[in-house]
Amino acid sequence: MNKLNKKDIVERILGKQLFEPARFKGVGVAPSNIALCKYWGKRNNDLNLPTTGSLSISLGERGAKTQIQPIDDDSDEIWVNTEKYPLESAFSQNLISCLDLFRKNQKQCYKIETDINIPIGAGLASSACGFAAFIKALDHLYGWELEIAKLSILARLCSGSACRSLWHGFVEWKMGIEDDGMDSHGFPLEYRWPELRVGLLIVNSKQKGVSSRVAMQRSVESSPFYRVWPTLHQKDFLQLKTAIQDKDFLIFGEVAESNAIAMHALMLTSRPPIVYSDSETIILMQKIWEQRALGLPIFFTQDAGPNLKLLFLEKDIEAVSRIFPKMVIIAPFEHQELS
Ligand code: 2P0
Repeated sequence: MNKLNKKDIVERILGKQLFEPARFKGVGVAPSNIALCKYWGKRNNDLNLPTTGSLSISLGERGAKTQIQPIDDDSDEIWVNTEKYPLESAFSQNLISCLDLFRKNQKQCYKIETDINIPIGAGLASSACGFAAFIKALDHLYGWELEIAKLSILARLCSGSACRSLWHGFVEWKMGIEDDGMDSHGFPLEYRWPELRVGLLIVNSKQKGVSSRVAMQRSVESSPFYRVWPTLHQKDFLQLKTAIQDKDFLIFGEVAESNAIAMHALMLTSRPPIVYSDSETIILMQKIWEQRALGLPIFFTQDAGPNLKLLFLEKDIEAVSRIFPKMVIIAPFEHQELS
């Protein structure tokens, strides 16, 4: 059997749906998400099918709003936060490859305007919310009215972690076992934890040197520890889900932090090694561990960048803010419904 590519999956989902715009402009909104149990490694690089499941929390009001409209021009236009973005930038290139899957015909160009209220490319999941909002905007433009699991699959084709940004709250991305990945998409978890807070500690908002796509592939191919990742991950995943269910914050924080450190250990042991932390990142980690030893229940998670995301509870906002005055505090369960 020939290997399926992204276009095959798009055709499978959209069938013979018309690519005639249902309106002048499509609009989509999606929250950013942060993985508590990480996605790191693929079983199918083209379709972004992961080697493990993952579990995330969406960031409430933080995310992307994307608008898309067909234009009568011979190149696409990409705008981010009201500035025209160079088409050669990594962000634009990724967006254009995704758009290529859905063009009405190869000549049709589009204007895409995205407003993102988190720093782009700094490991704060700006691509996840950007792609999820983009897929929702396309669905709106063409009037497909696809069910949300299908939108999640289409978002995954653009970028794996985007498939979790279709929902608020806790979201599980099931790895699935099918070759076509039709069973690999996000599922919202019913548990709510309104007291939970995420604190963004921005060390550096510069674009990262190695993309997470390249970094995870290098970990799979060269870290001698990658083979234990699926087993460790499964254990973390189950513990984390139980901790969420029981609202056991100490287990929740410990498992999320340890899962992030294990993911970075895979990168550190890759050849050549990948290090996303700055010296400031390590200083912050030590500060967090010191405070925890003194009795403050505070944990962190880290993605493909030097910034840390703190995990703590509403009751400790004052104490945590005193130690990290520049932190941006997010209440993941306080948000308007997605439109
Ligand atoms: C995650 N990250 O679970 C992990 C943790 C970063 C660290 O998913 O190649 O941009 O587009 O599927 O989704 C970032 O990688 O990678 C990511 P592709 P993606 O959030």
